[in-house]
This record gives sequence, C-alpha cells and structure tokens, in this order.
Amino acid sequence: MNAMIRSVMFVLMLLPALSRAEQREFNMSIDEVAIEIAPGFTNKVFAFNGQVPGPLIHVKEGDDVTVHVTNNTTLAHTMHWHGVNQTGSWKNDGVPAVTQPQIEPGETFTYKFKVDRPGSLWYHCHVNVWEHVATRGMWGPLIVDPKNPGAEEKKVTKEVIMMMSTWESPYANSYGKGGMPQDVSDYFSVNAKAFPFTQPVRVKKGDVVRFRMYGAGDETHEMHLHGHDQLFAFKDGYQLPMPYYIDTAPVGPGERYDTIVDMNNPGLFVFHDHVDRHMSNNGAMLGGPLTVIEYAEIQPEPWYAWKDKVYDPDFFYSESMKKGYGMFLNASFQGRVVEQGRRRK
Ligand SMILES: [Cu+2]
Repeated sequence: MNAMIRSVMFVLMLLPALSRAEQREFNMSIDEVAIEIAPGFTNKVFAFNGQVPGPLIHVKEGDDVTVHVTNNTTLAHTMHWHGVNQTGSWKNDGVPAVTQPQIEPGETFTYKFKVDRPGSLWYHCHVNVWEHVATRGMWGPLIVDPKNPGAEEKKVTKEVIMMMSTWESPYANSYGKGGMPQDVSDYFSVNAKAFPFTQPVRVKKGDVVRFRMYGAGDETHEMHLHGHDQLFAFKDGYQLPMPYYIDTAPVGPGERYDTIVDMNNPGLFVFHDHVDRHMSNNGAMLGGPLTVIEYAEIQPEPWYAWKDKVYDPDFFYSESMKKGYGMFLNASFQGRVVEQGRRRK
C-alpha cells in the first residue's frame, strides 16, 4: 500500500514538469555558399548554417525558443518566423524597419519567442524577399508538434518535408540581383534539388506518410501524387475541421499543405509538380520537383531511372523527424564556400 501511495505521489509531482514549456536555444549562421541544384547548374545562396534548406527546427507548442542569428554574408538580412503569431513578442517578427533594424554583415541578432501555434511553420529572411527567399535559398522548416495531436496525425509512421522553390539562372552568381517582377524563374526544385538530383520516398505497405508541402519560392506548385489518395488535413499548420481527399495540392508562395497518405498500393509511383514548365531544368526535360514513392515490396526493373541511385534517407528530414526536439542539419544540403566579395565587418 505504501509503495502504491508513493508511486501515485511521484506521478503527481511529475505532472507540472511534463506540462512545463521547454527552453530551446539554437545558434544559426547565414553563410555565402554555392549549391548544385541540377546537373550543370550551381547557384550562390545565403545559406542558414551553410545549407539549403536551412536546418530543421523541431519543437513543441508552448516552448520558449531563443535563436541567435549571425550574419556572415556581405548583405543584410533578418529572420521571420512564418506562422508564429509572436503573441506579446512582436519585436521578434523579423520585419526590417518595422520590428527591428536589419542584421548587418558581421552582426548577431537574438530572437526570443514562444511558439504559440502548432503545425508546419517555417522561417525565412525578410530583407529583399524577392531575391533572398525566392532565389537565394533563405528558408527552412519549423515544425511545431501540437500539445493535443488529432486522430489522423497519431497514425503517421513517416514524415516527409517537401519545400518547393524557384531559381533564376541569369543571376545565379550575382548576389544582390534577381527576383524582380520582370525576371523569369527557369529552375524549380524540392529541397533545393531538381530531378534527377532529387531523392525517392521509401515506404513499405502499411506506412502512413505525412507530406508537409511548402511553397518556399514565388510560384505555385501543383503537387500531384500518383496511385494514392491524399487526405488534405492541415492548411498553413491549421487542422481542417473536415479533412478531404485530393490528388493535387496547389502549393502557392508562402503556403503549406499537409496531406496524410495510406501507403496501400505497392509499386513505383511519381509525385510531381503538374505545371509543365516546372518539370524541366531550364527547358531541358525531365527536371524539377519530382520524386518517386518506392515500396520496399517492389523489385525495380533494370530500366528504372533510379535503379542505382545513392539513397539519402534524410533528404526529406524523415530521419531527423524521428529524433525528438532540437535543431537538425543535413550534410547533403551543405553548399561549398564561395569567395567573399567584400571584407566582413
Ligand atoms: Cu536576406
């Protein structure tokens, strides 16, 4: 009896600790690197911690987040936490000349806020967005787990983060240029790679996959999955009161579409952008944001395009999403350092 009372007391003592907001503190840098997006196409970027997409930040609703952002580049930036409402913390919203002075080269700025909303949020620069976000890779995922997950998301066995974006090859090597209304995007990507540099999504029959699709560039990507029903369950991080089935998600700039898919049809099925122009690499077919769902049950034929592909299981942050809370980098997203054009402060 005494032992039972003791264990009940222990659980009661633990309860406040379990519901307390955690403190999460991260260091981020912004670096000038070049990334290879498609065969023969390299783009200079402003990369968070040297990589595009930026590191995965995975936290829980209600956590207190502190991020120190150091600008190692030759131009000014800020960080906007897209989807965080900044309740009582508006000076951390990252809009230059409105909520803060821009972060000049060599400076560090510290953001402090409570994640006041769950869902597929993200972060991106808010200085010269048309260049820095649309063509220089200044974006990454901020995944906030809900305090009370819904029935659909509890079934998920694999997470897949897909950030679609656009590039302008005429300005690929010219920092400070590009992204204006008259400019035309000519490369398109998912997680900063265009086919054939993209990666497959490996599953097995019975998996339940949550696809978190982001519009990180400045065009709409009509993401069509073959062979499966996509249950459209979250829009911009908000749970839909009545989820419904779609086969094509129109992921526009800034938007997030989360779909939940039962992997019940073993085979090889493509998942691609249905905008024809996006399925080329500067006019060369086939390219752009295209992946293949590969079932473990299926032995690919000798003529399969990706038969000998070297597999990166974390290309969609699927492995990092299993590791709990924190900030996660992916070495295969790292760019190579470019020569600094100007002296740093
Ligand atoms: Cu910027």
